[in-house]
Amino acid sequence: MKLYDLELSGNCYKVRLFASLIHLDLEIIPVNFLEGEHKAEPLLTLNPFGELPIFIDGEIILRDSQSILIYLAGKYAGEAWWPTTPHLQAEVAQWLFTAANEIQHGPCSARLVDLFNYSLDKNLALAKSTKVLTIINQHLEHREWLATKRPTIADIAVFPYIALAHEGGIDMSDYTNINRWMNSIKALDGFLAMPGI
Ligand SMILES: N[C@@H](CCC(=O)N[C@@H](CS)C(=O)NCC(=O)O)C(=O)O
Repeated sequence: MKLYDLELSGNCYKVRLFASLIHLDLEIIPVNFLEGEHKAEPLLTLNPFGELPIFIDGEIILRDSQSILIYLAGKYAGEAWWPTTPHLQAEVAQWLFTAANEIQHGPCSARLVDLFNYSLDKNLALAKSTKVLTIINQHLEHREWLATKRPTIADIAVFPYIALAHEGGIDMSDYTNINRWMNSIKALDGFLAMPGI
């Protein structure tokens, strides 16, 4: 299994983190992001969107960190991380889509501006961050994990850009339930860190 990877990318980190948690070996292929290697062949054929991560398992080629988590959980980790019961699966899925939408356009975008000089609207990203972080903090008031009574790929998809939010100038100190939840993730057997986390 190969992962075309950028070490500082939270989306790539999701995949590295989950593989580590389920004790799966990944061949990490670092991509020269600054040189635009992901925007040129052969990577552009693997992902025409010109983005990382890109994941390959034999004949299977996947882009998008959420879809890679679904694949790895379903194929290599069984029921626990990606339940098959329709209701529970939908509970997990709604957080995967939150990671791809509200988190990507909130804390992830704020970090892209501060760390990588992306020309995105920082104030809009901060406003979106406040909204999603407040909702998640309330959601975790009486819950240990986001979707079910145990960690799932919902937690893994949402975690990276919240744990990296400080790099986008976001003060996390008031989000006490989120901080407790992040500590629970960091305490999981097989947890893997990245720069900034
Ligand atoms: N929905 C995708 C988003 C992937 C994404 O935005 N990747 C960034 C790196 S974190 C990227 O490759 N951006 C391309 C660019 O900015 O040129 C996912 O979750 O994997």
